[in-house]
Amino acid sequence: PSMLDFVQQLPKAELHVHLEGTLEPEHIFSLAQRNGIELAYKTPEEVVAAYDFHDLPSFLAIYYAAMDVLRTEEDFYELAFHYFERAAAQNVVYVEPFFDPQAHTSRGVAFDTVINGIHRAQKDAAATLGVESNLILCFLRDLSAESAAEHLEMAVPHLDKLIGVGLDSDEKDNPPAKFAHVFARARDLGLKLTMHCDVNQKDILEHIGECLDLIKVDRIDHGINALEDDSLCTEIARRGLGLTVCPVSNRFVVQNLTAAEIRDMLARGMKATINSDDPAYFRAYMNENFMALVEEADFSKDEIRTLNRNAFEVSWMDEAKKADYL
Ligand code: ES4
Ligand code: ZN
Repeated sequence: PSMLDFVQQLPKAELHVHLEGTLEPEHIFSLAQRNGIELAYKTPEEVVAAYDFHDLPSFLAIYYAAMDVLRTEEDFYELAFHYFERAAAQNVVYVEPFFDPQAHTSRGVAFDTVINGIHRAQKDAAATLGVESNLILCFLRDLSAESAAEHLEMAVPHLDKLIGVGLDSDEKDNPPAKFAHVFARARDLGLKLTMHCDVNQKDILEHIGECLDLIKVDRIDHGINALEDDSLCTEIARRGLGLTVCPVSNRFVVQNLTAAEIRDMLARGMKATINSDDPAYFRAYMNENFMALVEEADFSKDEIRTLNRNAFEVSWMDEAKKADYL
């Protein structure tokens, strides 16, 4: 069988995907029509043609602008359910998706509208598609710590719908320490903690150090630059911390598939995993991320099996269920 068949048939887990980053151009059009919103583009193809990212800010500007079409609970339901359908088609059986509530409340969409729509899609996806999921609330690090704290309190009545909290958006001059209080409160509420340590950001080694020593994260999103510091690598390996690497996203944002770095992580005993990040924007879901590593860096079946097993291992899935996949 071909490598694509091998990748396709593997039951997979995805631990780093922003639901808003799964908003497909066709769906932007149908939502705009339903909600009476005028778009600057005439066709979905024109939308894709305007996807011109070369770094994090140029990506984020397009990502936030497109979200304006998401208004009602049904919109958020469809966003999440369409993603789960694509996941199921690629034999992704378990997902820990992120969502960005502040990107919606800032536009006048209620927190409850967002989380209730997503949660209903999660229940339906588990029942009808066999895709299980646990949701992670992401704070936008370029907004204030006060705003993050307010949104965490909005989430308290919905704690049963959340597994953890994360930190995303523009990392420049927004270190983990800015959110130490918010993350300490999240841990007290019983939530798992993860943070983006995006590739090649300013002060990135300090940010990774703060994640380990101050925030005491349960996982790191990206984390590629840890490889520049042996003591960070040793500590990440010793703690068994997962690193959610996103190869095709890295190719867009830092012009590097990070294939060599993923191999280096495995050689050092670090639990690297493969993920899609924003698959509608980077035009690559899970299979395409694995296949990019196969086609451009000759990744073997053994390497793919290890990366996929790592994802189940470092996931926050129920421990009894985890045993079925390890
Ligand atoms: C993101 Cl690629 C990336 N980096 C930081 N925050 C994000 N949110 C969605 N995609
Ligand atoms: Zn991300």
